[in-house]
Amino acid sequence: MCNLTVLGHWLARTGFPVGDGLALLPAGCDIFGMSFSFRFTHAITRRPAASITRGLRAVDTGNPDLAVMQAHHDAYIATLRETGAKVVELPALDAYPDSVFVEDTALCLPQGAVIMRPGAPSRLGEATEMAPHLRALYAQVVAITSADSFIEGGDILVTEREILVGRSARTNAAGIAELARLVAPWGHTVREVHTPPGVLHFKTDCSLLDAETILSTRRLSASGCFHGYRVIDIPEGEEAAANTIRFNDLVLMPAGFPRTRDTIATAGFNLREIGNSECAKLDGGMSCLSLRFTPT
Ligand code: CIR
Repeated sequence: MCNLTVLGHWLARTGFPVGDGLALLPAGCDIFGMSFSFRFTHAITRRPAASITRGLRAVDTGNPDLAVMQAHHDAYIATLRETGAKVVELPALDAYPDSVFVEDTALCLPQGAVIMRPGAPSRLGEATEMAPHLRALYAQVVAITSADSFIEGGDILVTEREILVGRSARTNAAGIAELARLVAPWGHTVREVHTPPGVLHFKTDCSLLDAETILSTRRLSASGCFHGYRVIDIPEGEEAAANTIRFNDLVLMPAGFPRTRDTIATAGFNLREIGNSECAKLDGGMSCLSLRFTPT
């Protein structure tokens, strides 16, 4: 566990308002260079399966091309490795067309992992498939188990001070409440927010760029859910670029959004553009393709 996390938990246990305390730090402050919300040692990915052509999508814009998706996936993994990540590449799971989108199966925190309960019935089994891989790396792995609870990782944004969870068609209030109960002993606070109507996941529309900075569509930030953070707006018309990931010193973003690229670069972040045309046909982006964490 990183020094910052230890410090945060010690402060939390003594009753110090940790969230407010961290908010006093300058924007982008990464004390000890060890922020747990964007500095990680590991990632887990899963190869896209041939069944990807049966993947879920809100609007049918044609089937993804497996070879092109694989090439993009290879570039994504190579870039994660460039940041210093140890990447665990899991084999394709043909029984689960959407299984390349591993983010939805778990939430990884410094203290342990939480196995999700996806709201898409065809994806429930993906979480079960992920559990043993996390148990191999983490001392503590717990799970969302209530039959009433639904929650997918794409609806969860972990910042340095809190865990924001967007209610959506895939994540319900029971799932959010169960997650809050599971992570409270680890010193984490969950805040329920809302995913804009018609948007698949909360993080479809936003990403964490550093400890205090969030990249967001205006339709999401207009709800006021990022009050107290520094918000960088996605340029009008490039909403599909909002789902990026910050992994160590790099921001990985989908290729083809020049105004967003320039906005992020001007704000001082090092970035890499990764092809995402095929995942986008299934409403997937940068965050969906990995679990990012530092195991205990
Ligand atoms: C789905 O609808 O579940 C997949 N086709 C896309 C999942 C994207 N996951 C994510 O944003 N975390």
